[in-house]
Amino acid sequence: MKKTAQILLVAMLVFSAISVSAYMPDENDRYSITYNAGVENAGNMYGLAAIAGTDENMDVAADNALVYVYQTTADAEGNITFNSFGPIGPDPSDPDYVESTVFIGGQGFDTAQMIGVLEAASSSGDDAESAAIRGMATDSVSPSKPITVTVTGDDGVVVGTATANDDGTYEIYVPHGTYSIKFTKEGFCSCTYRNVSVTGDIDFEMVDMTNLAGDIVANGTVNIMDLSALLNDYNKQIPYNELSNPLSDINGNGSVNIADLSLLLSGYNSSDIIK
Ligand SMILES: [Ca+2]
Ligand SMILES: [Ca+2]
Repeated sequence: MKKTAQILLVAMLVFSAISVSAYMPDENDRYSITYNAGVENAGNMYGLAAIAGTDENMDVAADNALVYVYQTTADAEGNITFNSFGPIGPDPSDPDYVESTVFIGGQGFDTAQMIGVLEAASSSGDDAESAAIRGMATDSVSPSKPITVTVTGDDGVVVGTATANDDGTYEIYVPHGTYSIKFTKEGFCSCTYRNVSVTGDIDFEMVDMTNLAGDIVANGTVNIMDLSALLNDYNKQIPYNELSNPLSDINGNGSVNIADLSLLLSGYNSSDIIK
């Protein structure tokens, strides 16, 4: 998430000439935004990212930042409308929190464009319609590499995403509803919990992805293709020999050797898990 935020902030600087609007929440702490991308982009798909926890210098407070992602389709006039989304966390009463910056990306844009700032909600954190999903996601294989948590509604729309902190903890604020919560990590099979009902703050037990390592050729299963890719890089090191697939270094120690092979074989035949 931190990397994503940095990329988006670079995009923001590139497009700093664009006029930026401030968007206020409605009485339910939700936001609506319309942006015109031109009639030539009617029917195209667009994504909105709101980075919560940016400070007054528009820098991302790394400990505090969350990225929310939504998507929609431009209408016949090219209007891209995101209706009644949010609320946006983290808790606006947090002294490190100022507001969220909003970017739109999609067809016709070379990169994401900053289009506005979401003002902090006036009510602070006690919104009866939103709740926190908290927990811990980790693995013992390469704990320093990030695990991403994505929350998706029944309609397939992503309502929240976050990257677990170094200690594995994560926190995502979503409207009340029923969601799928998916844990992903490069080089690993994924783990998805379906039909999770959120009617108040919930704590997830620790999600341990240790036994899902080895999906080097990302297709949701650890099989002969992954083994072949690893053997192709066997005995190579970073940066002395360029790896054909950097994910071959499963444990992230800079070389591809028996330790990585052992990890792959211990997870052999694993697949994406759906619970
Ligand atoms: Ca695979
Ligand atoms: Ca290694």
